[in-house]
Amino acid sequence: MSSPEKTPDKNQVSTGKIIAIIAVVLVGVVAGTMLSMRAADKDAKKQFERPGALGHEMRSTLNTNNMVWVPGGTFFMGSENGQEDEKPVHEVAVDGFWMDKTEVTNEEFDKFVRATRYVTVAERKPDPKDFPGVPTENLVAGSVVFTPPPGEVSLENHFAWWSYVPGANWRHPQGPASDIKGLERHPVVHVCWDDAAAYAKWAGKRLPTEAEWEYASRGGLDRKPFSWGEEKVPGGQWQANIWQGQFPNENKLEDGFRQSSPVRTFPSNRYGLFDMAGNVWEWCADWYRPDYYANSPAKNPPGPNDSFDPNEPGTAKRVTRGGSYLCSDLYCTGYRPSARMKTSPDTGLSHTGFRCVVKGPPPG
Ligand SMILES: [Ca+2]
Ligand SMILES: [Ca+2]
Repeated sequence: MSSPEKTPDKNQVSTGKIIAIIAVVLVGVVAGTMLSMRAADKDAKKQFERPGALGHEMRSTLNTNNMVWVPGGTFFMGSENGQEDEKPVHEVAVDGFWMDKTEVTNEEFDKFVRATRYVTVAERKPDPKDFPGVPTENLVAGSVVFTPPPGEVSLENHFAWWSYVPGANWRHPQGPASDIKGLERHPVVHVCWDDAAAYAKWAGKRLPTEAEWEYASRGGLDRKPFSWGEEKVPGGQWQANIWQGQFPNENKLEDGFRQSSPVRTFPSNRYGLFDMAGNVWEWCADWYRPDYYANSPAKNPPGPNDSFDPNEPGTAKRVTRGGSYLCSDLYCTGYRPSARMKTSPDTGLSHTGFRCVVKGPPPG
């Protein structure tokens, strides 16, 4: 594979750029204008607090079905061979925790929505109050969908393969004409950080910290480049749903999947966790800062108190981890256990989902 050092950070999927695309579509002004859905976030919180909605129906007992116990321990977090924000490698101790074996599926998310009537951010019409001067007809609910171009394009230009699609959301992942029939066991997508956090709270769980996520992803292996070991495709067998071929126009489908795959399709890591590499990116609890590792606590680091992304200093972002079906060895390489990504918490995407963790007594 190509060395991660040769993959400049600017080639990673930057959701801030995607937000800019949304802004262009919605507002019709210059790229770089940021769409803020903070008010939508507030609505989500209001909805969450409404009596008879989530609060009254939250699961009360610890349910570790379809979870595995990740025993506490120490590990070396980060990589000296990756991007700058993966450095320095530093020793971190984490307490044990339960973690969902798989990404949260459409089937599971549907149960949450049925129980709570929760409406995801992508399904909500942007509030005109948050977009002064924008014609109301331009404020349409939707989400960001990967739309491959017909031919080769510069990897510098995210506009070439990301589109804001009105009507796209978790129920309609490609847009209004699509649905999730047959995708029940696929990871839910187009859920933003706020949506993921609302699900986790309902389930009596929470999102993993970035340190917990990387520790779990490594499956007890020490400083290996992949969550299964040293070699990317051992014995010619793909270990994760990623991208083969020339991104973003040529997908050779060597792993069998153009988009998401049913969870548990690829082998688990040594902790029994599936798709910790690839399939869909997974939200973590932490704010993103590229310099956090230089000063983070050695035990149970909770993430920084604020966010900073030098590529987009004005946009606060949360961490996502694990890469997706769009990551190739020529682009992104986000499926490495040390690889970090950042996304604004109000942004849903067709390649981003989540899984939950919970503290609790170890098994048996
Ligand atoms: Ca694939
Ligand atoms: Ca994943």
